Amino acid sequence: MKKTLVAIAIMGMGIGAASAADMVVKLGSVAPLTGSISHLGKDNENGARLAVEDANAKGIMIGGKKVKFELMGEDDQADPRTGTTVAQRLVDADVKGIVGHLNSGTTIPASRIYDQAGIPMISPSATNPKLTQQGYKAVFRTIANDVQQGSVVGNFAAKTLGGKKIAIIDDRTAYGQGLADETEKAAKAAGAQVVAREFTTDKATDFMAILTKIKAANPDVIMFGGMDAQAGPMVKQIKQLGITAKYITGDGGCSPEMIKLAGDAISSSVYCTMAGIPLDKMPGGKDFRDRFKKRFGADVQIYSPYAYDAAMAIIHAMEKSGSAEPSKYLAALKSESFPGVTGNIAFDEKGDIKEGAITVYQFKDGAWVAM
Ligand code: ABU
Repeated sequence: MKKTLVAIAIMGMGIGAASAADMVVKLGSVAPLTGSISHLGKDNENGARLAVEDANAKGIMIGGKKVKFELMGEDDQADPRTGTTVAQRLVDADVKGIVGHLNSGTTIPASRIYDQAGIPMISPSATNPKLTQQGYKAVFRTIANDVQQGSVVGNFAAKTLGGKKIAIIDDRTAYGQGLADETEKAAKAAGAQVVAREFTTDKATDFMAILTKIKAANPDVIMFGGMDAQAGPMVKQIKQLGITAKYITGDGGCSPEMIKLAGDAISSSVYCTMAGIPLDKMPGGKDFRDRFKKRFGADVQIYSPYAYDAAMAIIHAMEKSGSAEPSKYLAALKSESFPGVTGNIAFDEKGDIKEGAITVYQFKDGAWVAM
């Protein structure tokens, strides 16, 4: 008698769960959630989470079944080896799509694992051009790449900032070094001379030795390829050494955190670029900023709107194809075209975002201001 009652109770619970959602679809989000750029990693994960929550609130139907999306957030620590370990963990957990990784240095090696498993991945932030040059069929990004960005940085440094002598520093990551290389090419093509080329790491906080060498080369502009965790302290040390050169960094340093880290050493001589358009000018930017703040109690750092669009691109493709199976929804993802938060989301044949844009910002009155 007792056994029968328990069985009925369990059956009842099962029916209730089925009416709420007929199918659970797991998506993965991967970014550094610990370490010096965990603020950016959390920003990415929250962007993807907001998309999943919006889709669940809307009640998405896939192939006639009501779907509940679940986001599995993983921490790759911005480390390439850890990146491949967590990529395999997500594949083993049977996720149906990936938003990530954040860093080019983790995204590129992890993309091989997703490719072998046939799982589409969309990075909201990895800008190294190699990511989409590997010939993988299911690798995408919702942000412009560093061929575009390096060209803008190099030209801006040489022409707009009047840099005849440019010093370049990078953090030896796939992103930092790649962007620095593209910047060097563009600056030289624009007639500038590269008077110093130095490097550091993505863990360093002391740049005095390389900045002292750079000071001796007397550059007009210093360009740094790397993340805000280094760019901020570097600006402080540039001021401490009395260097008066203008300073420009790429999207990895174009954050509110960079301003905080640089403290009162930051001035209107400091610039950054973003591989997209300003949040206020994005079609869904203002609404996204307000909803993000309300939901997470935090301001958008850099890439969360791109992570939102990446997750939505996967969800739309599943809806359109009527399947959450990667082999079935991939074709719909490739031919995607929908109005995202950041702009129209459509990919070229390699998986790069079409219509990618670069914006230059200057530090003014306590914030980054688009030029
Ligand atoms: N795009 C800058 C930060 C991420 C990366 O490409 O490594």
